[in-house]
Parts: sequence; structure tokens; C-alpha cells
Amino acid sequence: MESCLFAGLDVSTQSCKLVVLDWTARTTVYVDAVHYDRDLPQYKTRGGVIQGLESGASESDPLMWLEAVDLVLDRLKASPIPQERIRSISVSGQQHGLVALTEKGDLARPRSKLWNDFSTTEECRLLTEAVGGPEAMIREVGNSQRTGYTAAKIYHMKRHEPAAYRDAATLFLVHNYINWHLTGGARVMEPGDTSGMALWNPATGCWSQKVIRAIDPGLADKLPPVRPSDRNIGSISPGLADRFGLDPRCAVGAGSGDNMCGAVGTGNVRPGIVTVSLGTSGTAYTQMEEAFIDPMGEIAAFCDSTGHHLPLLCISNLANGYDALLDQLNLDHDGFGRLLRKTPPGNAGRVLLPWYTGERSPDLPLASPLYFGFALADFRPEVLARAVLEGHVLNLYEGFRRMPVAPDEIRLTGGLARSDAWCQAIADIFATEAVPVEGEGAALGAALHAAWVWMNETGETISLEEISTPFVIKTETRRRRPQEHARAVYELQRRLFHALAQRVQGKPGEDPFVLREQLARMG
Ligand code: XUL
Repeated sequence: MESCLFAGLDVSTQSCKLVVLDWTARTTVYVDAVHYDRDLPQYKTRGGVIQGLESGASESDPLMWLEAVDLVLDRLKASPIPQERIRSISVSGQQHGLVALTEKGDLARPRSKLWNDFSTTEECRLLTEAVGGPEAMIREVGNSQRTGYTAAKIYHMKRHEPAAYRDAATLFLVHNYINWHLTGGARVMEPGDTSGMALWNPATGCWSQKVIRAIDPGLADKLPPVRPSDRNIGSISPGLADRFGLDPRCAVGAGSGDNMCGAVGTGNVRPGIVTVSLGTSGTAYTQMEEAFIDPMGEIAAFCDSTGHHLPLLCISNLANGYDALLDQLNLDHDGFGRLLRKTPPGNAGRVLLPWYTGERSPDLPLASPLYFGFALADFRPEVLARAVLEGHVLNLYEGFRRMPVAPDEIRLTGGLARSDAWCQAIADIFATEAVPVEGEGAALGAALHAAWVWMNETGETISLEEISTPFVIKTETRRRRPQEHARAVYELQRRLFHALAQRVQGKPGEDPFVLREQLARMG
């Protein structure tokens, strides 16, 4: 039987990944990635981000993403995969990044402010004030205004770069821009990624007129229509079909944000399942039928890419501290694991709040890291190694406590899920079994989503769960359980982290010095 292929692209912060799956053989047949720093050195990025910008800014050149997509498709064409049999392709993209296009399709602003840009605190404050305060904002868009989200980025452009704002005919997000490129012109959005703009209400499915008016009444004309996620938005443009040897009938699915696609790629397509993504950012999410609105706005009220909801926690510091440590000590994952064994769980009361460059959750754009309990004898690599790992995972757990779900296991995805030390730390600190899911979660999810939409549109009614089951494989040999002997230590360490986070923010809580003392005695 002739194979029936589907493709998923994930345009993330550091790379552009491509996964091709063969539905007929029920297997993934191709995986490739273009790393911006290494493969596109002309953009001079570090971790995919332009260097030397003003403090707090995190930006990339959208043309770099298009070049990465073209390169990865070029390499596919040169591979033995019969790319002309790809029926449909879907795109996953890093969330929240703003792309501004002119009527003609040029970039109105040559750079895109990314999800981890912290330069829009003033705009967040002004918008929140204009709508009537934090609670009113959460009622309005389901979310608080955070620097990571897109509304404040639009307002920043309007305030500081009025000419670019005026020239922008369309304001949309990273994956929408790639869709525009693939289709040769479609300017449409879908609920998953749109809900991350803090400009569109995930519960009502409408743009917020109040936030639009606060930015600029004319903004409404620059926002594309929001179409359902479970539809194709067009087909590949004739030019690209010809260039990459694709079938001109190859459909382009609506795609979504990387977390929405990561949910699909880890089989998180019904309520009760939790995925933790350990990538450049750290996220935790679960599917729900109804919108979950956190009165504090810490848990984001996002939509998923299947017509449901995806409450999500995001911390913006995750790989950065760990990568910097590996770099400085010249270590790989295994070397890090060996170093870790020289210190006890709980690090004898030393705790790191790893807020290296601001932090999304808690909402502290100006945050810097805090090393607590480090004594004179503690300037040692092994002590730092444990502090970095436990600090990142505790920070993720601190936000996760507000998630409306109590899972039996946590599914892990993202680059750091390849490290056993990380899997064990998640199991211990979350006090829940943790199991990595094979493959490239978001890109695989995009490919599965493409297959689901295409089959449903061509008359074959099939559930996403049915489609994903053969492809979503848990790596059982790497499943980690909470270590019994360390349970009490981690319980105390979680309390210590919480107490410190509260105190730094001027909120009430336990005395961190007392907790540290108790923990040191246990260690
Ligand atoms: C989620 C978020 C990040 C990016 C990373 O809200 O900002 O997870 O999507 O690509």
C-alpha cells in the first residue's frame, strides 16, 4: 500500500524541527532539526536570540525562522523520504512572539519580541490600569497582563515605534507567520495560540474590545480572523510545492502554539493527564473541557488545539541556569548526574531561586536569582549543581501547586527530559511518578494534528486519541518514582522554597531560616 505521510514543524526558540510520520506504517519515519545558532550563523543569535539588545529585550528575526523552515524542507527533499506523499503539514510555534506584517507581506518591524521578553512592564501596567485593575483584566481576557504575552508587545510597538505600528497591516504570532509563508498568504489565527495574547478571551472566544481600545481602536483592523484549530487553512503555495517537491494538494493545517502541540505529542488529549515540558521554558499543562480562570493569573487560561482548554503554568527560567552550569564545568548530562551524587537530596538546606533573567511565574520581570543558605564551605561545583537542578524544579513546582489537577504520573517532554537527573528530580519534588515520552513532543504533536484534521476533512471520522496512540511512546525504562528515603526532605524543601518566594515578594509565610535549619539537620 502506498504510504500516507504527515509532517509537523516546530519553530521553537532555539531550533526548527521537522517530524514526518507514516500513517500507513504507524511510525515516525523522519526527524530533523535546524539549529539557528549553528546552522544559520549569519543571524548571530545565541540560543536563537539576537544579542546586544537593551536590558530585558529578547528578540529574533522572523526571516531566520522562514530560512530555517526552507532549509529543513530542502534537507527533506534531499532525503530518501517520498516527500510528495505528504498529505498535510502543520506548524507548532513558540507562543506569544509578535510578528508585524505590512499589506505587501514585508516585516513592519524587523524583529519579533519573544515570549521571554521582559521590556514591556510599563505597557502591562498601563493596560491593566485602563481596564480597571488586575481582577478586571482577568475577567476581560482570562489572564493577567504579563510581559510574556502579546498585547503589551503590541502596545509597546504603538508607543515606541509608531511608524512601524502604522505600517503593520497584520499582527499575529510565530506559527501564524510560518503558516502565511507555507500557504503563500493566509492571514488567519486559531484559538490555542491566540489565547496567549491576553487580548482575546478564551472563555468567550472574542477579542477584548476594552484592551483593544486601550491600545488603539484601529488595532481591530490589524487582527486576523480566529478560525477553529481543527481545520485546514489552505494548501502549500505552488512556489513552495515546486521548490520542495511537495504535492501541490498538500494541505496546511491550522497548527498551534508549541505547548498545545506538545499536549498532542504527549497524548495529553483528554482530561486528567499532565505534561511537563523541560525546554528553554518550563511548562506544565493539562486538558480541560471548560476554561480554568486562575484569580491570580499565575496559571494561564489558554485554549488547546482541539476545541478544549489548556490551563498552563510557564516559568521562563529553565534550561538557562542548567546550560550555563554545564558550560562552565564542561559537563554533559551524565557528568552532571555523577556530580549530583556527591550531595544529599535537599542540598542540606541550600536553596536557589533561579530567577536569572526576570521570571514569568511568579510575575517578576525584574527578578534576579537568590542563593540562600550557602556557607563558606559551599563554593563547590557539586553544591551548585544540586542547587541549580533542585532550584529549577522547585520553581516549576511552586507554580504547579495552583494547577487544577492531581495526576498519577507526569509525562515529560523537551530536551532536558533526556536527563535522568531531571526525571528523578521531577518525581521527587512533585512527589509523583515521572516518565519521558519519546520523540520531539511539539513537532510530533503538529504532525499528529495535521493527520487528524486531514482525515476528518476527507471524511474519515477518527479521534485524535486513536491517531496518537501508536506514536506516543512512554519510555518505561526511564520512568522514575519518588525516592522513599527522600520524601520528608523534599517536603521540607518545598516549604522552604515557598517561604523564601513569599518573603522576597513581601508576602506572609513561614520563617525560611527556621526551615533551613531543620533541613540542614536532616541532610
Ligand atoms: C508559554 C511560553 C513558552 C513558549 C516557549 O506560555 O511562553 O512555553 O511557548 O516556546
